[in-house]
Amino acid sequence: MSHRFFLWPEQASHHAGQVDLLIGAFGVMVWLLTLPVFVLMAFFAIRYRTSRDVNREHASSGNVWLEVSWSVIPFLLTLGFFVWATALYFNLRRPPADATTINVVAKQWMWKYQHGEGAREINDLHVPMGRPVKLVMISQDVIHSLYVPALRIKQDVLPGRYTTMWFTADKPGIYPLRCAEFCGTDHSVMGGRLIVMRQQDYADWMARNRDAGEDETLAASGARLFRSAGCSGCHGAASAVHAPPLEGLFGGPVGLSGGRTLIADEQYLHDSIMLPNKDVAAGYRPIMPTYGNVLKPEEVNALVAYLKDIGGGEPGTRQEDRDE
Ligand code: HEC
Ligand SMILES: [Cu+2]
Repeated sequence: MSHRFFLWPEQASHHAGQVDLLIGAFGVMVWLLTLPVFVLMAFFAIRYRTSRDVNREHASSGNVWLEVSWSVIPFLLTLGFFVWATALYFNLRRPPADATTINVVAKQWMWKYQHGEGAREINDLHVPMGRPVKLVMISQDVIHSLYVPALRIKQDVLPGRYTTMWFTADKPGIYPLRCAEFCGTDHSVMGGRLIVMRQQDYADWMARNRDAGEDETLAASGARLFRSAGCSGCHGAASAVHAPPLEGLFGGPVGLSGGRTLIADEQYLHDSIMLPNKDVAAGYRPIMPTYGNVLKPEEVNALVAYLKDIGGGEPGTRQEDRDE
């Protein structure tokens, strides 16, 4: 199937098949709605052209049923596609609770990855087969876009804001991965490979990368940074500064000064570190220094991984949110 038609990239996930089915069916519908119109137009233009001696009496001046049906049928068809596509889109937006998180940092002109289990890599991304993977992505400079054709997923990667996308690859192999947003001189070479490995091979690969000295999980390097960057000086239990405790923060509601409440997700943790004056926790003075020019995106990711580790579980993936 995959190599027969070169415009149709290989399918490396169940989801890829679903996207192809949607696009294929949509294409068929568009043909079914368009083709008769043009065929009849050509037919009538030829049959009733001025020089033709044909019977022009009893020209129809209207047919209610015909007009109603050619309005209602396409409407219902497109509505059906709307529901179908939206369901697929929502599914793509909501990673399962047990998804493995991999952080992605884009910069001119490379992709950097941080696995929760500790390994780091550039451009080539190794993932386990059959396990849901959630990518949490941010850019260090301009807008990029991560595109994996074999998975039929693409998502813009923005400076200062996390975007996510998730997938479960179900076929081992090596697939191209590209930047799909023009981002400067070397945009065309900003890419790498998605390497889908059987779970045992992935575990071995992870162990080899640990042997290479990266034996620390991302959360553990975050915990180290939490002390070395001075966070614990204010947020530690023994601190004399009036600063909020961060245990259990992630995933739950936070009250802000001014009375607003929001959910402490990854973006909130990121902004609390990079732009502490944007949302100030209720009952505290805005004395936290800005780390915007101090910490690299990878370091913020590590801190966020640590704060998630000591937090209360992913927002939006709790059981009550997913019952439907
Ligand atoms: C000078 C003391 C100080 C330092 C150093 C400090 N913070 Fe804070 N932090 C605060 C205070 C005070 C608040 C509450 C006011 C606010 O939201 O800005 C806060 C708020 C936060 C919040 C939001 C908490 C909530 O309940 O909403 C997070 C997350 C956070 N800090 C993380 C960090 C991290 C990570 C570091 C180290 C990179 C750090 N802080 C360094 C004092 C500090
Ligand atoms: Cu790019």
